[in-house]
Amino acid sequence: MSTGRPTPKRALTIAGSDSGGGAGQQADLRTFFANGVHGMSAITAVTVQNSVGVSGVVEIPPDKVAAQIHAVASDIGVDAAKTGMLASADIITAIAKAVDEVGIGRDGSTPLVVDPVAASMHGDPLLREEAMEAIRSLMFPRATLVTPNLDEVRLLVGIDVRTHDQQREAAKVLHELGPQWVLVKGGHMRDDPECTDLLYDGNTFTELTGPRYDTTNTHGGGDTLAASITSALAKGASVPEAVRHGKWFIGRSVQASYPLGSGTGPVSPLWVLDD
Ligand code: PXL
Repeated sequence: MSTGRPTPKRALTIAGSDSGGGAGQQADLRTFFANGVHGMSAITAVTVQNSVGVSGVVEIPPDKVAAQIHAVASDIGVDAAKTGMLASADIITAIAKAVDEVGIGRDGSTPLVVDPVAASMHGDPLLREEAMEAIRSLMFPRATLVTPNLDEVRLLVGIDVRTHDQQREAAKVLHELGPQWVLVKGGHMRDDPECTDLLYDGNTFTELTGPRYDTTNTHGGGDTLAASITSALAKGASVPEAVRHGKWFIGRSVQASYPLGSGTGPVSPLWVLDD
């Protein structure tokens, strides 16, 4: 009897490992799985981490990060990719070259979502300070979509967003850095009773508004959003369709978040297993 099933769409995460299983690679891979795509990983750094915070970081040699991308792209193939924790300018330089070589990014055929991760939710740095410039100059021009939160917007373009008008202004300035689409996430706008994310392609603003859920267990939320958008792109969705899917998926996953350890628990796509 022959068994098996057809190869699903294939998504690649280029990001760091979180030993606590809340964020990073671990969040990306389970989100890919929950969205029915085959997940692959190019690890940039190993973090020593639990629910309380990050107590150590080991960076992977840049040529080995690039080698992971080449290994999976040359054999398995990649339908969409995302980046998360990139750690250093040298790693970013190696990734930029590798994605160009394998056709990932806005001038290749494979969509690339760039989540410009700078710090963990506890404030632990996940990117060397001087490396934000490399994200701006090397990753943004290659991105199909960038997904900064408001802390990252401040680090990237120096705009302190507190209103929806400022969110639009920031989206314009970020778009000038070269990505095809910008999603300015509004989750950190604490005065807003709802959570409004703003999508911009250089022409049209689309506001995506959802409820603000009452939970402190939001570890891995940004990763889960970007990974679910990446999954939809891998399946052939347009960017606006993929972002709408991601917004729905992260809402369900925030509602299914759970406590873990003595610190911050993760958002969770385990709800896909509910009857
Ligand atoms: O959620 C952002 C993030 C990304 N990648 C890694 C992380 C975190 C947050 O803690 O640890 C490895």
